[in-house]
Amino acid sequence: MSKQNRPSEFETEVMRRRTFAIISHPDAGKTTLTEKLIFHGGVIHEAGEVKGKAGTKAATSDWMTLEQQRGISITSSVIQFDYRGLRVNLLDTPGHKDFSEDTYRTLVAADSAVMLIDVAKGVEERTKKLYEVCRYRQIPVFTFVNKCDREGKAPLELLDEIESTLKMNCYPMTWPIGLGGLFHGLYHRERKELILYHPKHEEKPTEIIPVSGLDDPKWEELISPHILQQVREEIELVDGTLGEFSREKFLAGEMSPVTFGSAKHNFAVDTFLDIFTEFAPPPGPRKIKGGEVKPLDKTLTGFVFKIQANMDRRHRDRVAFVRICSGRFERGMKVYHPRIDRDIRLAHSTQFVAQERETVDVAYAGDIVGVADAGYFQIGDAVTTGKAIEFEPIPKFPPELFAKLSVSDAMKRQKLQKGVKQISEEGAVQLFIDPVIGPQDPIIGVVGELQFEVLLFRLQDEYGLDVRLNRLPYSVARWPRDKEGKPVYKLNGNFTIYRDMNEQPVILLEKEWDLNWAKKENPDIEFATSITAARTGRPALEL
Ligand SMILES: Nc1nc2c(ncn2[C@@H]2O[C@H](COP(=O)(O)OP(=O)(O)OP(=O)(O)O)[C@@H](O)[C@H]2O)c(=O)[nH]1
Ligand SMILES: [Mg+2]
Repeated sequence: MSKQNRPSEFETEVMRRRTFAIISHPDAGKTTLTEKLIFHGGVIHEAGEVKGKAGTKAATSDWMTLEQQRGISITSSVIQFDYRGLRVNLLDTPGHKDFSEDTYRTLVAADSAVMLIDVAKGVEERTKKLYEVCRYRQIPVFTFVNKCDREGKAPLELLDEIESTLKMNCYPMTWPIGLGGLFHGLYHRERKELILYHPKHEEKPTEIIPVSGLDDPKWEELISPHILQQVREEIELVDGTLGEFSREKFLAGEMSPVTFGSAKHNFAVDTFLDIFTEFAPPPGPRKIKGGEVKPLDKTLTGFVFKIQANMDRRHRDRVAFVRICSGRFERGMKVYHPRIDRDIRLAHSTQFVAQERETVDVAYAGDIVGVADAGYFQIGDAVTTGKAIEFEPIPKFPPELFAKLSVSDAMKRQKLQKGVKQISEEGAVQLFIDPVIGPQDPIIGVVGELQFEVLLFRLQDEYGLDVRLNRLPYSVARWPRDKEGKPVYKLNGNFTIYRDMNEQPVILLEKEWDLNWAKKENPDIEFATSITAARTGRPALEL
Protein backbone atom coordinates (compact mmCIF):
# COMPACT_ATOMS: atom_id res chain seq x y z
CA MET A 1 0.00 0.00 0.00
CA SER A 2 1.34 3.42 -0.86
CA LYS A 3 1.96 5.87 1.91
CA GLN A 4 -0.90 8.13 0.81
CA ASN A 5 -3.48 5.36 1.09
CA ARG A 6 -2.43 4.24 4.49
CA PRO A 7 -4.85 5.53 7.15
CA SER A 8 -3.34 8.05 9.51
CA GLU A 9 -3.01 7.29 13.19
CA PHE A 10 -5.95 9.62 13.74
CA GLU A 11 -8.17 7.65 11.33
CA THR A 12 -7.06 4.32 12.75
CA GLU A 13 -7.83 5.44 16.27
CA VAL A 14 -11.30 6.74 15.39
CA MET A 15 -12.21 3.67 13.34
CA ARG A 16 -11.31 1.27 16.15
CA ARG A 17 -13.74 2.91 18.61
CA ARG A 18 -16.94 1.03 19.45
CA THR A 19 -19.38 2.65 21.84
CA PHE A 20 -22.43 0.72 22.98
CA ALA A 21 -25.08 0.62 25.67
CA ILE A 22 -26.61 -2.39 27.40
CA ILE A 23 -30.37 -2.08 27.71
CA SER A 24 -33.28 -4.13 29.05
CA HIS A 25 -36.02 -4.51 31.57
CA PRO A 26 -34.74 -4.64 35.19
CA ASP A 27 -32.97 -7.80 36.29
CA ALA A 28 -32.29 -9.31 32.87
CA GLY A 29 -28.59 -9.28 33.78
CA LYS A 30 -27.10 -6.08 32.29
CA THR A 31 -24.72 -5.37 35.12
CA THR A 32 -23.76 -9.03 35.34
CA LEU A 33 -23.01 -9.07 31.61
CA THR A 34 -21.07 -5.80 31.95
CA GLU A 35 -18.85 -7.39 34.57
CA LYS A 36 -18.16 -10.38 32.37
CA LEU A 37 -17.49 -8.27 29.30
CA ILE A 38 -14.91 -6.25 31.18
CA PHE A 39 -13.45 -9.48 32.43
CA HIS A 40 -12.98 -10.68 28.84
CA GLY A 41 -11.63 -7.29 27.90
CA GLY A 42 -8.90 -7.93 30.40
CA VAL A 43 -9.39 -4.71 32.32
CA ILE A 44 -10.33 -6.11 35.66
CA HIS A 45 -9.30 -9.55 36.61
CA GLU A 46 -12.03 -10.50 38.96
CA ALA A 47 -15.56 -9.95 37.74
CA GLY A 48 -17.72 -8.75 40.62
CA GLU A 49 -20.78 -10.73 41.54
CA VAL A 50 -23.99 -8.69 41.53
CA LYS A 51 -25.98 -8.74 44.76
CA GLY A 52 -22.84 -10.10 46.35
CA LYS A 53 -23.17 -11.58 49.79
CA ALA A 54 -21.12 -10.03 52.56
CA GLY A 55 -17.47 -10.31 51.74
CA THR A 56 -17.82 -10.86 48.01
CA LYS A 57 -16.92 -8.12 45.62
CA ALA A 58 -19.83 -5.92 44.55
CA ALA A 59 -20.41 -5.25 40.88
CA THR A 60 -17.98 -2.56 39.84
CA SER A 61 -20.37 -0.74 37.54
CA ASP A 62 -22.93 -0.45 40.36
CA TRP A 63 -20.67 1.79 42.46
CA MET A 64 -23.24 3.83 44.38
CA THR A 65 -23.85 2.69 47.95
CA LEU A 66 -27.57 2.19 47.35
CA GLU A 67 -26.94 0.21 44.18
CA GLN A 68 -24.70 -2.15 46.08
CA GLN A 69 -27.21 -2.54 48.90
CA ARG A 70 -30.16 -3.16 46.61
CA GLY A 71 -28.46 -4.95 43.75
CA ILE A 72 -30.14 -2.71 41.20
CA SER A 73 -28.64 -0.10 38.92
CA ILE A 74 -29.76 3.43 39.66
CA THR A 75 -27.51 5.35 37.35
CA SER A 76 -25.72 4.50 34.14
CA SER A 77 -21.99 3.90 34.21
CA VAL A 78 -19.22 4.00 31.66
CA ILE A 79 -16.47 1.45 31.29
CA GLN A 80 -13.71 1.28 28.77
CA PHE A 81 -11.74 -1.75 27.66
CA ASP A 82 -9.76 -3.12 24.74
CA TYR A 83 -10.82 -6.23 22.87
CA ARG A 84 -9.18 -7.65 19.73
CA GLY A 85 -7.72 -4.33 18.70
CA LEU A 86 -10.93 -2.41 19.37
CA ARG A 87 -11.30 0.29 21.99
CA VAL A 88 -14.71 -0.37 23.50
CA ASN A 89 -16.73 2.16 25.49
CA LEU A 90 -19.46 0.29 27.30
CA LEU A 91 -22.45 1.95 28.96
CA ASP A 92 -24.36 -0.07 31.57
CA THR A 93 -27.83 1.43 32.04
CA PRO A 94 -30.48 1.07 34.75
CA GLY A 95 -33.56 -0.91 33.69
CA HIS A 96 -36.04 0.48 36.22
CA LYS A 97 -38.70 2.76 34.75
CA ASP A 98 -38.07 5.45 37.37
CA PHE A 99 -34.51 5.89 36.11
CA SER A 100 -35.31 5.68 32.42
CA GLU A 101 -34.47 9.32 31.76
CA ASP A 102 -30.88 8.41 32.62
CA THR A 103 -31.07 5.41 30.26
CA TYR A 104 -32.45 7.54 27.41
CA ARG A 105 -29.71 10.12 27.88
CA THR A 106 -27.10 7.40 27.82
CA LEU A 107 -28.47 5.95 24.59
CA VAL A 108 -27.84 9.30 22.94
CA ALA A 109 -24.13 8.73 23.56
CA ALA A 110 -24.06 5.19 22.07
CA ASP A 111 -23.48 4.03 18.50
CA SER A 112 -25.06 0.62 19.05
CA ALA A 113 -26.84 -1.28 21.80
CA VAL A 114 -27.17 -4.79 23.12
CA MET A 115 -30.63 -5.75 24.24
CA LEU A 116 -30.82 -8.41 26.91
CA ILE A 117 -33.71 -10.84 26.96
CA ASP A 118 -34.33 -13.11 29.93
CA VAL A 119 -34.96 -16.50 28.34
CA ALA A 120 -37.84 -17.23 30.71
CA LYS A 121 -39.48 -13.83 30.50
CA GLY A 122 -39.16 -12.89 26.85
CA VAL A 123 -39.70 -9.32 25.70
CA GLU A 124 -40.63 -7.34 28.81
CA GLU A 125 -42.25 -3.92 28.94
CA ARG A 126 -39.14 -1.76 29.49
CA THR A 127 -37.18 -3.66 26.87
CA LYS A 128 -39.89 -2.88 24.35
CA LYS A 129 -39.79 0.85 25.18
CA LEU A 130 -36.01 0.98 25.00
CA TYR A 131 -35.97 -0.86 21.70
CA GLU A 132 -38.41 1.75 20.35
CA VAL A 133 -35.96 4.48 21.34
CA CYS A 134 -33.16 2.66 19.50
CA ARG A 135 -35.36 2.30 16.45
CA TYR A 136 -36.30 5.96 16.57
CA ARG A 137 -32.64 6.91 16.77
CA GLN A 138 -31.63 4.21 14.24
CA ILE A 139 -29.21 2.58 16.64
CA PRO A 140 -28.25 -0.97 15.57
CA VAL A 141 -29.21 -3.53 18.20
CA PHE A 142 -27.60 -6.85 19.14
CA THR A 143 -29.68 -9.35 21.09
CA PHE A 144 -28.29 -11.48 23.90
CA VAL A 145 -30.70 -14.07 25.30
CA ASN A 146 -29.53 -14.46 28.87
CA LYS A 147 -30.03 -16.95 31.71
CA CYS A 148 -29.99 -20.04 29.46
CA ASP A 149 -28.77 -21.97 32.50
CA ARG A 150 -32.40 -21.66 33.63
CA GLU A 151 -35.57 -23.14 32.19
CA GLY A 152 -37.15 -20.83 29.65
CA LYS A 153 -39.20 -20.40 26.54
CA ALA A 154 -38.48 -22.61 23.53
CA PRO A 155 -36.03 -20.67 21.33
CA LEU A 156 -38.26 -20.69 18.23
CA GLU A 157 -41.16 -19.34 20.25
CA LEU A 158 -38.90 -16.72 21.82
CA LEU A 159 -37.56 -15.46 18.50
CA ASP A 160 -41.11 -15.31 17.19
CA GLU A 161 -42.08 -13.22 20.19
CA ILE A 162 -39.15 -10.83 19.68
CA GLU A 163 -39.93 -10.44 15.99
CA SER A 164 -43.65 -9.88 16.43
CA THR A 165 -43.43 -7.64 19.51
CA LEU A 166 -40.60 -5.47 18.27
CA LYS A 167 -41.34 -5.68 14.55
CA MET A 168 -37.74 -6.48 13.74
CA ASN A 169 -36.00 -9.41 12.11
CA CYS A 170 -33.94 -11.72 14.28
CA TYR A 171 -30.89 -13.47 12.91
CA PRO A 172 -29.70 -16.20 15.28
CA MET A 173 -25.93 -16.47 14.92
CA THR A 174 -25.96 -19.25 17.48
CA TRP A 175 -28.61 -21.68 18.67
CA PRO A 176 -29.05 -23.01 22.22
CA ILE A 177 -28.79 -26.73 22.81
CA GLY A 178 -31.33 -27.38 25.55
CA LEU A 179 -32.08 -24.99 28.40
CA GLY A 180 -31.95 -25.07 32.19
CA GLY A 181 -31.00 -28.51 33.51
CA LEU A 182 -30.46 -29.75 29.95
CA PHE A 183 -28.45 -26.76 28.76
CA HIS A 184 -25.49 -28.16 26.83
CA GLY A 185 -24.29 -24.95 25.21
CA LEU A 186 -24.64 -23.46 21.75
CA TYR A 187 -24.27 -24.36 18.13
CA HIS A 188 -22.51 -21.57 16.26
CA ARG A 189 -24.30 -21.62 12.89
CA GLU A 190 -21.77 -19.46 11.08
CA ARG A 191 -18.63 -21.10 12.40
CA LYS A 192 -20.00 -24.63 12.62
CA GLU A 193 -18.87 -25.10 16.17
CA LEU A 194 -20.32 -26.71 19.24
CA ILE A 195 -19.70 -24.38 22.16
CA LEU A 196 -20.14 -26.62 25.16
CA TYR A 197 -21.14 -25.47 28.61
CA HIS A 198 -19.49 -27.04 31.65
CA PRO A 199 -21.12 -25.40 34.66
CA LYS A 200 -18.96 -27.33 37.10
CA HIS A 201 -15.82 -25.69 35.70
CA GLU A 202 -16.35 -22.09 36.80
CA GLU A 203 -12.85 -21.20 35.66
CA LYS A 204 -13.29 -22.50 32.16
CA PRO A 205 -16.95 -23.18 31.52
CA THR A 206 -16.56 -23.29 27.76
CA GLU A 207 -15.21 -25.87 25.33
CA ILE A 208 -15.27 -25.39 21.58
CA ILE A 209 -15.59 -28.37 19.22
CA PRO A 210 -15.52 -27.80 15.45
CA VAL A 211 -18.02 -29.96 13.53
CA SER A 212 -18.62 -30.60 9.85
CA GLY A 213 -22.31 -29.73 10.17
CA LEU A 214 -25.51 -31.03 11.73
CA ASP A 215 -24.75 -34.65 10.66
CA ASP A 216 -21.37 -34.83 12.34
CA PRO A 217 -21.33 -37.90 14.64
CA LYS A 218 -19.80 -35.71 17.37
CA TRP A 219 -23.33 -34.48 18.09
CA GLU A 220 -24.29 -38.00 19.21
CA GLU A 221 -21.20 -38.27 21.38
CA LEU A 222 -21.65 -34.94 23.10
CA ILE A 223 -25.34 -34.12 23.25
CA SER A 224 -27.91 -35.92 25.37
CA PRO A 225 -30.28 -38.06 23.28
CA HIS A 226 -33.23 -36.43 25.08
CA ILE A 227 -32.82 -33.24 23.15
CA LEU A 228 -30.61 -34.13 20.20
CA GLN A 229 -33.31 -34.72 17.62
CA GLN A 230 -35.31 -31.67 18.57
CA VAL A 231 -32.32 -29.34 18.48
CA ARG A 232 -31.24 -30.67 15.07
CA GLU A 233 -34.76 -30.14 13.74
CA GLU A 234 -34.87 -26.60 15.08
CA ILE A 235 -31.54 -25.68 13.52
CA GLU A 236 -32.49 -27.29 10.20
CA LEU A 237 -35.67 -25.28 10.19
CA VAL A 238 -33.81 -22.06 10.97
CA ASP A 239 -31.13 -22.79 8.35
CA GLY A 240 -33.80 -23.61 5.79
CA THR A 241 -36.06 -20.64 6.33
CA LEU A 242 -33.67 -17.86 7.21
CA GLY A 243 -31.96 -15.88 4.48
CA GLU A 244 -28.61 -14.20 4.71
CA PHE A 245 -27.63 -11.82 7.46
CA SER A 246 -27.94 -8.27 6.15
CA ARG A 247 -25.44 -5.80 7.51
CA GLU A 248 -27.44 -2.94 5.97
CA LYS A 249 -30.60 -3.97 7.77
CA PHE A 250 -28.65 -4.37 10.98
CA LEU A 251 -27.16 -0.89 10.68
CA ALA A 252 -30.62 0.53 10.03
CA GLY A 253 -31.84 -1.14 13.23
CA GLU A 254 -34.17 -3.51 11.35
CA MET A 255 -32.34 -6.80 11.89
CA SER A 256 -30.68 -8.00 15.04
CA PRO A 257 -27.99 -10.66 15.33
CA VAL A 258 -29.04 -12.92 18.19
CA THR A 259 -26.90 -15.04 20.45
CA PHE A 260 -27.55 -16.93 23.66
CA GLY A 261 -25.67 -17.47 26.89
CA SER A 262 -25.44 -17.13 30.62
CA ALA A 263 -23.84 -13.95 31.91
CA LYS A 264 -23.81 -15.20 35.44
CA HIS A 265 -21.83 -18.29 34.53
CA ASN A 266 -19.65 -16.40 32.10
CA PHE A 267 -20.83 -18.66 29.32
CA ALA A 268 -20.79 -17.49 25.67
CA VAL A 269 -20.05 -13.91 26.65
CA ASP A 270 -16.95 -14.17 24.46
CA THR A 271 -19.10 -15.55 21.64
CA PHE A 272 -21.20 -12.40 21.90
CA LEU A 273 -18.07 -10.23 21.98
CA ASP A 274 -16.83 -11.84 18.78
CA ILE A 275 -20.14 -11.12 17.03
CA PHE A 276 -20.00 -7.60 18.40
CA THR A 277 -16.44 -7.14 17.16
CA GLU A 278 -17.43 -8.23 13.68
CA PHE A 279 -20.53 -6.08 13.24
CA ALA A 280 -20.62 -3.15 15.67
CA PRO A 281 -20.27 0.13 13.79
CA PRO A 282 -17.53 2.67 14.48
CA PRO A 283 -18.64 6.20 15.46
CA GLY A 284 -20.97 7.76 12.88
CA PRO A 285 -21.86 11.35 12.04
CA ARG A 286 -23.90 13.36 14.55
CA LYS A 287 -26.63 15.83 13.77
CA ILE A 288 -26.16 19.41 14.89
CA LYS A 289 -28.33 22.43 14.29
CA GLY A 290 -27.93 23.23 10.61
CA GLY A 291 -25.77 20.24 9.66
CA GLU A 292 -23.71 17.39 11.07
CA VAL A 293 -20.27 16.65 12.46
CA LYS A 294 -18.27 13.69 11.14
CA PRO A 295 -16.03 11.62 13.39
CA LEU A 296 -13.01 12.27 11.18
CA ASP A 297 -13.44 16.06 11.20
CA LYS A 298 -10.36 17.63 12.72
CA THR A 299 -12.30 20.12 14.86
CA LEU A 300 -13.03 18.72 18.30
CA THR A 301 -16.74 18.47 19.13
CA GLY A 302 -18.55 16.70 21.93
CA PHE A 303 -21.56 16.98 24.18
CA VAL A 304 -22.27 16.41 27.85
CA PHE A 305 -24.82 13.62 28.36
CA LYS A 306 -24.32 12.95 32.05
CA ILE A 307 -23.20 14.76 35.17
CA GLN A 308 -22.33 12.93 38.34
CA ALA A 309 -21.43 14.43 41.69
CA ASN A 310 -19.58 12.74 44.54
CA MET A 311 -18.15 9.79 42.66
CA ASP A 312 -15.07 10.41 44.72
CA ARG A 313 -16.16 11.26 48.26
CA ARG A 314 -12.78 12.50 49.35
CA HIS A 315 -12.78 15.25 46.77
CA ARG A 316 -16.50 16.13 46.62
CA ASP A 317 -16.03 16.34 42.92
CA ARG A 318 -18.39 16.69 40.03
CA VAL A 319 -17.73 14.99 36.74
CA ALA A 320 -19.23 15.93 33.36
CA PHE A 321 -19.29 13.00 30.92
CA VAL A 322 -18.50 14.16 27.41
CA ARG A 323 -19.13 12.02 24.35
CA ILE A 324 -16.52 13.01 21.80
CA CYS A 325 -18.05 13.28 18.31
CA SER A 326 -15.12 14.49 16.20
CA GLY A 327 -11.51 15.60 16.44
CA ARG A 328 -8.82 14.70 18.91
CA PHE A 329 -9.23 15.42 22.60
CA GLU A 330 -6.17 16.24 24.66
CA ARG A 331 -5.97 16.54 28.38
CA GLY A 332 -6.06 20.11 29.62
CA MET A 333 -7.10 21.51 26.24
CA LYS A 334 -9.10 24.69 25.94
CA VAL A 335 -12.52 24.40 24.32
CA TYR A 336 -15.33 26.78 23.50
CA HIS A 337 -18.54 26.36 25.51
CA PRO A 338 -21.21 27.95 23.29
CA ARG A 339 -24.10 28.07 25.80
CA ILE A 340 -22.22 30.31 28.18
CA ASP A 341 -20.06 31.78 25.42
CA ARG A 342 -16.68 31.28 27.01
CA ASP A 343 -13.54 29.19 26.75
CA ILE A 344 -13.01 26.46 29.30
CA ARG A 345 -10.04 24.26 30.07
CA LEU A 346 -10.97 20.57 30.24
CA ALA A 347 -8.90 19.55 33.21
CA HIS A 348 -8.50 16.25 35.05
CA SER A 349 -9.88 14.19 32.21
CA THR A 350 -10.54 10.60 33.16
CA GLN A 351 -11.86 7.40 31.72
CA PHE A 352 -13.48 4.74 33.74
CA VAL A 353 -13.26 1.23 34.86
CA ALA A 354 -16.30 1.71 37.07
CA GLN A 355 -15.11 3.64 40.09
CA GLU A 356 -11.49 3.20 39.15
CA ARG A 357 -10.40 6.15 37.12
CA GLU A 358 -7.46 6.53 34.88
CA THR A 359 -6.14 9.79 33.59
CA VAL A 360 -6.73 10.12 29.89
CA ASP A 361 -4.33 12.10 27.76
CA VAL A 362 -5.96 11.73 24.36
CA ALA A 363 -9.37 10.60 23.16
CA TYR A 364 -11.19 10.36 19.84
CA ALA A 365 -14.72 10.26 18.43
CA GLY A 366 -16.68 7.56 20.21
CA ASP A 367 -14.81 7.94 23.47
CA ILE A 368 -16.46 9.07 26.62
CA VAL A 369 -14.33 11.26 28.79
CA GLY A 370 -15.09 12.46 32.29
CA VAL A 371 -13.92 16.01 32.93
CA ALA A 372 -13.80 17.86 36.22
CA ASP A 373 -16.69 20.32 36.26
CA ALA A 374 -16.67 23.42 38.42
CA GLY A 375 -20.36 23.97 37.69
CA TYR A 376 -20.15 25.23 34.11
CA PHE A 377 -21.84 22.29 32.47
CA GLN A 378 -25.43 21.21 32.04
CA ILE A 379 -26.68 18.06 30.38
CA GLY A 380 -26.83 18.66 26.63
CA ASP A 381 -24.06 21.27 26.50
CA ALA A 382 -21.71 21.25 23.52
CA VAL A 383 -17.96 21.83 23.54
CA THR A 384 -15.83 22.50 20.49
CA THR A 385 -12.56 23.91 19.26
CA GLY A 386 -14.46 25.46 16.34
CA LYS A 387 -17.39 27.80 16.06
CA ALA A 388 -20.60 27.60 18.11
CA ILE A 389 -22.64 24.42 17.59
CA GLU A 390 -25.75 22.91 19.11
CA PHE A 391 -26.38 19.18 19.25
CA GLU A 392 -29.82 17.63 19.27
CA PRO A 393 -31.53 18.16 22.62
CA ILE A 394 -31.29 15.39 25.18
CA PRO A 395 -34.68 14.10 26.32
CA LYS A 396 -36.08 15.36 29.59
CA PHE A 397 -39.23 13.90 31.09
CA PRO A 398 -42.04 15.91 32.68
CA PRO A 399 -42.19 15.14 36.41
CA GLU A 400 -45.40 13.69 37.80
CA LEU A 401 -44.74 13.41 41.54
CA PHE A 402 -43.84 16.37 43.72
CA ALA A 403 -42.67 16.93 47.29
CA LYS A 404 -41.26 19.64 49.48
CA LEU A 405 -38.02 18.96 51.36
CA SER A 406 -37.06 20.34 54.74
CA VAL A 407 -34.48 19.81 57.47
CA SER A 408 -35.33 20.39 61.11
CA ASP A 409 -31.90 21.84 61.89
CA ALA A 410 -32.01 25.36 60.43
CA MET A 411 -28.19 25.41 60.33
CA LYS A 412 -28.28 22.72 57.68
CA ARG A 413 -30.58 24.49 55.25
CA GLN A 414 -27.74 25.76 53.11
CA LYS A 415 -26.26 22.32 52.92
CA LEU A 416 -29.64 20.97 51.80
CA GLN A 417 -29.83 23.60 49.07
CA LYS A 418 -26.36 22.68 47.90
CA GLY A 419 -27.07 18.95 47.88
CA VAL A 420 -30.38 19.30 46.10
CA LYS A 421 -28.86 21.65 43.54
CA GLN A 422 -26.05 19.17 42.79
CA ILE A 423 -28.37 16.20 42.45
CA SER A 424 -30.84 18.12 40.29
CA GLU A 425 -28.01 19.26 38.02
CA GLU A 426 -27.24 15.59 37.46
CA GLY A 427 -30.79 15.30 36.14
CA ALA A 428 -31.63 12.77 38.87
CA VAL A 429 -34.54 14.96 40.07
CA GLN A 430 -36.00 18.31 39.02
CA LEU A 431 -35.85 21.28 41.36
CA PHE A 432 -38.50 24.00 41.78
CA ILE A 433 -38.44 27.05 44.00
CA ASP A 434 -41.53 28.51 45.62
CA PRO A 435 -41.67 32.29 44.93
CA VAL A 436 -42.70 33.08 48.53
CA ILE A 437 -40.70 30.58 50.58
CA GLY A 438 -37.58 30.70 48.42
CA PRO A 439 -34.88 28.02 48.07
CA GLN A 440 -34.78 27.06 51.75
CA ASP A 441 -37.57 24.49 51.35
CA PRO A 442 -36.92 23.18 47.84
CA ILE A 443 -39.65 21.46 45.84
CA ILE A 444 -38.67 18.32 44.00
CA GLY A 445 -40.34 16.80 40.97
CA VAL A 446 -39.71 13.24 39.80
CA VAL A 447 -41.08 10.72 37.32
CA GLY A 448 -41.16 7.76 39.71
CA GLU A 449 -41.30 6.98 43.41
CA LEU A 450 -37.86 5.38 43.56
CA GLN A 451 -36.23 8.68 42.63
CA PHE A 452 -37.48 10.17 45.92
CA GLU A 453 -36.02 7.25 47.79
CA VAL A 454 -32.66 7.61 46.07
CA LEU A 455 -32.65 11.36 46.73
CA LEU A 456 -33.25 10.94 50.48
CA PHE A 457 -30.66 8.21 50.66
CA ARG A 458 -28.05 10.25 48.83
CA LEU A 459 -28.71 13.38 50.91
CA GLN A 460 -28.08 11.27 53.98
CA ASP A 461 -25.19 9.25 52.59
CA GLU A 462 -23.34 11.96 50.64
CA TYR A 463 -24.28 15.10 52.59
CA GLY A 464 -25.08 13.79 56.08
CA LEU A 465 -28.60 15.25 56.03
CA ASP A 466 -31.78 13.89 57.59
CA VAL A 467 -34.40 15.28 55.31
CA ARG A 468 -38.19 15.27 55.65
CA LEU A 469 -40.18 14.80 52.50
CA ASN A 470 -43.71 16.21 52.41
CA ARG A 471 -45.69 15.16 49.40
CA LEU A 472 -47.44 17.87 47.41
CA PRO A 473 -50.65 17.28 45.48
CA TYR A 474 -49.25 18.40 42.09
CA SER A 475 -48.99 16.05 39.13
CA VAL A 476 -48.22 18.38 36.23
CA ALA A 477 -45.41 20.89 35.56
CA ARG A 478 -45.56 23.20 32.56
CA TRP A 479 -43.23 25.91 31.29
CA PRO A 480 -45.24 28.89 29.93
CA ARG A 481 -43.83 30.47 26.77
CA ASP A 482 -45.07 33.18 24.44
CA LYS A 483 -45.34 32.83 20.66
CA GLU A 484 -41.62 33.61 20.23
CA GLY A 485 -40.68 30.96 22.76
CA LYS A 486 -39.74 33.48 25.45
CA PRO A 487 -40.47 32.67 29.10
CA VAL A 488 -43.67 34.17 30.52
CA TYR A 489 -43.63 35.44 34.10
CA LYS A 490 -47.25 36.50 34.46
CA LEU A 491 -50.40 34.54 33.71
CA ASN A 492 -54.11 35.24 33.88
CA GLY A 493 -56.04 33.12 36.36
CA ASN A 494 -54.16 33.33 39.64
CA PHE A 495 -51.40 30.79 39.01
CA THR A 496 -48.33 30.70 41.23
CA ILE A 497 -45.21 31.00 39.11
CA TYR A 498 -42.41 28.82 40.45
CA ARG A 499 -38.81 28.87 39.19
CA ASP A 500 -36.95 25.82 37.98
CA MET A 501 -33.24 25.13 38.50
CA ASN A 502 -32.42 27.37 35.54
CA GLU A 503 -34.47 30.25 36.92
CA GLN A 504 -37.14 29.61 34.31
CA PRO A 505 -40.81 30.22 35.19
CA VAL A 506 -42.92 27.10 35.62
CA ILE A 507 -46.38 26.32 36.95
CA LEU A 508 -47.22 23.29 39.08
CA LEU A 509 -50.74 21.96 38.81
CA GLU A 510 -52.80 19.28 40.51
CA LYS A 511 -54.78 17.98 37.56
CA GLU A 512 -55.04 18.10 33.80
CA TRP A 513 -58.22 20.06 34.43
CA ASP A 514 -56.11 22.91 35.89
CA LEU A 515 -53.97 22.86 32.80
CA ASN A 516 -57.00 23.21 30.57
CA TRP A 517 -58.09 26.13 32.69
CA ALA A 518 -54.65 27.73 32.34
CA LYS A 519 -54.82 27.30 28.57
CA LYS A 520 -58.31 28.77 28.43
CA GLU A 521 -57.32 31.80 30.46
CA ASN A 522 -54.11 32.29 28.48
CA PRO A 523 -54.92 31.41 24.88
CA ASP A 524 -51.72 32.91 23.47
CA ILE A 525 -49.40 31.00 25.76
CA GLU A 526 -47.79 27.66 25.04
CA PHE A 527 -47.38 25.34 28.05
CA ALA A 528 -44.31 23.23 27.30
CA THR A 529 -43.81 19.84 29.01
CA SER A 530 -40.11 20.39 29.65
CA ILE A 531 -37.51 23.05 29.43
CA THR A 532 -35.97 21.25 26.44
CA ALA A 533 -39.34 21.10 24.75
CA ALA A 534 -39.80 24.79 25.46
CA ARG A 535 -36.43 25.57 23.94
CA THR A 536 -36.91 23.50 20.79
CA GLY A 537 -40.65 23.61 20.34
CA ARG A 538 -40.69 19.82 20.25
CA PRO A 539 -42.67 17.72 22.73
CA ALA A 540 -40.83 15.70 25.36
CA LEU A 541 -40.44 12.00 24.64
CA GLU A 542 -43.16 9.76 25.99
CA LEU A 543 -42.04 7.40 28.73
N1 LIG B 1 -29.33 -17.88 36.59
C1 LIG B 1 -28.83 -16.76 36.09
N2 LIG B 1 -28.93 -15.62 36.78
C2 LIG B 1 -28.42 -14.49 36.23
C3 LIG B 1 -27.78 -14.50 34.97
N3 LIG B 1 -27.37 -13.25 34.70
C4 LIG B 1 -27.75 -12.48 35.75
N4 LIG B 1 -28.37 -13.23 36.69
C5 LIG B 1 -28.92 -12.76 37.97
O1 LIG B 1 -30.00 -11.87 37.74
C6 LIG B 1 -30.04 -10.87 38.75
C7 LIG B 1 -30.07 -9.49 38.15
O2 LIG B 1 -28.84 -9.22 37.53
P1 LIG B 1 -28.30 -7.74 37.22
O3 LIG B 1 -27.08 -7.92 36.39
O4 LIG B 1 -28.23 -6.92 38.44
O5 LIG B 1 -29.51 -7.20 36.33
P2 LIG B 1 -29.63 -5.77 35.64
O6 LIG B 1 -30.23 -6.02 34.30
O7 LIG B 1 -28.33 -5.05 35.70
O8 LIG B 1 -30.71 -5.06 36.59
P3 LIG B 1 -31.00 -3.46 36.72
O9 LIG B 1 -29.71 -2.76 36.56
O10 LIG B 1 -31.57 -3.26 38.07
O11 LIG B 1 -31.96 -3.13 35.62
C8 LIG B 1 -28.82 -11.12 39.64
O12 LIG B 1 -29.23 -11.86 40.76
C9 LIG B 1 -27.91 -11.96 38.77
O13 LIG B 1 -27.06 -12.82 39.50
C10 LIG B 1 -27.66 -15.75 34.27
O14 LIG B 1 -27.12 -15.85 33.18
N5 LIG B 1 -28.22 -16.83 34.89
MG1 LIG C 1 -27.80 -3.23 36.47
